[in-house]
Amino acid sequence: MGNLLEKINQPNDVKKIPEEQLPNLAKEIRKKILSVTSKNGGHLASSLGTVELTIALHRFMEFPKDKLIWDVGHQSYTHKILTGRREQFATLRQKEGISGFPKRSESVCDAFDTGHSSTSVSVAAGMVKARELKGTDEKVVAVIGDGSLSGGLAYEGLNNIGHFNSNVIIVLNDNEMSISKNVGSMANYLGKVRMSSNYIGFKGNLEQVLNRSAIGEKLAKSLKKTKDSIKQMIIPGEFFTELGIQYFGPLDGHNIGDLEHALEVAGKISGPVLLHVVTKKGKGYRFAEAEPSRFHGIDPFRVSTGELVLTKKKRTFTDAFSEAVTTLGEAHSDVVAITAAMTGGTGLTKFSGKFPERFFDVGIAEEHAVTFAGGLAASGMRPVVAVYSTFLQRAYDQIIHDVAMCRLPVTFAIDRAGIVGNDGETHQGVFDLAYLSHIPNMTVMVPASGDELGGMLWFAHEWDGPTAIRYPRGSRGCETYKTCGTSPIVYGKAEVLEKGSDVAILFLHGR
Ligand SMILES: Cc1ncc(C[n+]2csc(CCOP(=O)(O)OP(=O)(O)O)c2C)c(N)n1
Repeated sequence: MGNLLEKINQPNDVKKIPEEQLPNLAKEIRKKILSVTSKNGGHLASSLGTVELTIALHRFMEFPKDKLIWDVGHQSYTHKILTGRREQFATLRQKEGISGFPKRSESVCDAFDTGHSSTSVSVAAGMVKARELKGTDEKVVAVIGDGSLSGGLAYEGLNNIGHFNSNVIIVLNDNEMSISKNVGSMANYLGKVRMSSNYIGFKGNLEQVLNRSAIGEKLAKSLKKTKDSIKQMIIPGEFFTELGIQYFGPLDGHNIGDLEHALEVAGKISGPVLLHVVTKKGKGYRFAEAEPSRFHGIDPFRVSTGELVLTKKKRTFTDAFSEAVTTLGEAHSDVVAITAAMTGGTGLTKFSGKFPERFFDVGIAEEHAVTFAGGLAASGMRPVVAVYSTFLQRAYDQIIHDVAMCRLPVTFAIDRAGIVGNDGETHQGVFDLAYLSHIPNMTVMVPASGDELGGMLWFAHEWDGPTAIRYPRGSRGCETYKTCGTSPIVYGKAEVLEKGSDVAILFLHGR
């Protein structure tokens, strides 16, 4: 133990590691991920959960010929380490360093740039069609988390790919978690599938399939013809089957041998296949296993205790929003709050605890969150949609069509507006002013302090039409924040910050 990773210097080197040593390789990879993220911060828990899955995928696939598409991409650290970036991995999320997400410009082994969720199946659909048109034969595999499966785009992709009948593997990485606990009917359905089966049962069935396929290609072909009998051997996943995608699972996502075999079988079946793989978020690091949400994306921490190196002292705009929206909710029973799977990040934990019946986590579904808010507002409620600037991008049409055109009183509380730092270009909140300020009926506000943020939230509650309050990550401007911020904001009224006689600098918030 201790030097297997040194043997992996370029893509496909992992195939040279003897099978019995793979669990030790997984340990070494985990140690490396832990060591780097504890210094640089990063998406620890998701990446720890996919170590074995990535090793199995890398033994099954050929890089860079084959195409592996990660959804969100925050779980791709092992992929980076196995594709010639072992040394560079120390520079993760640093200036001039490697990205925390897949980047085509960084490696030929990164098939597609990611950062936002639920895109992988659609990308895979595009890649298999391109393969057909070009007449090439590369494998295409998409890995999507159960959280990302709550996004509408994922279903658009499944709907499309299911009727292509092209060979493609979709790995559903089910850890029961989004950033926090995964929510929604699909999460419940996956829970039922997990409950109604056990890995051992599936493993036994898989062995039978493998033993038969090992006899030869002829028998492998007969697998296609005996779809129905295979169906009886595997645990049903009718939802996917009905979409035209053959379902296998659930499977232990930490057993490399089983994963590799399952991939081989899936690779022999004609048409789209979904492999349902169950993993543990944070696997192998006890603090992350115990608190996967806290270790989803984490600042530098001490490995021995799991505690942050720098504990947050200053109040942030998110804190100001958190208090102000809760106070607003106390004062007005028509206030409802909506998040798209970002309860903690957007500061809605307090509101959700106090008003569970007026709080909605809709999953990673920003488009739905906005239209859902439109429906609530049209029926007399005052919805506050708390969302990161970058993720609201995908709801542009819903903002126009389902809120602004109807002049509905929906408040967008837009966090992480502006430059956000280490997550890189996919996460910068630099487009919202451009995509919001030209929308008819929309009032855009930018608070200069936490107090003002609160005032704007109260103003928005009374305003006849949609409003957006955009504020940055961090605390600058929030030091003075003392109360929940009910100080009145007067539409269009200017505030003189500095008197002088030479130059006039005007900053407009609101229109
Ligand atoms: C459109 C969009 N909204 C929100 C996010 C923030 N986000 C990043 S990862 C994540 C949870 C993903 O859950 P899952 O796909 O199950 O992956 P896991 O982290 O559990 O492995 C969320 C909500 C995002 N990346 N993209």
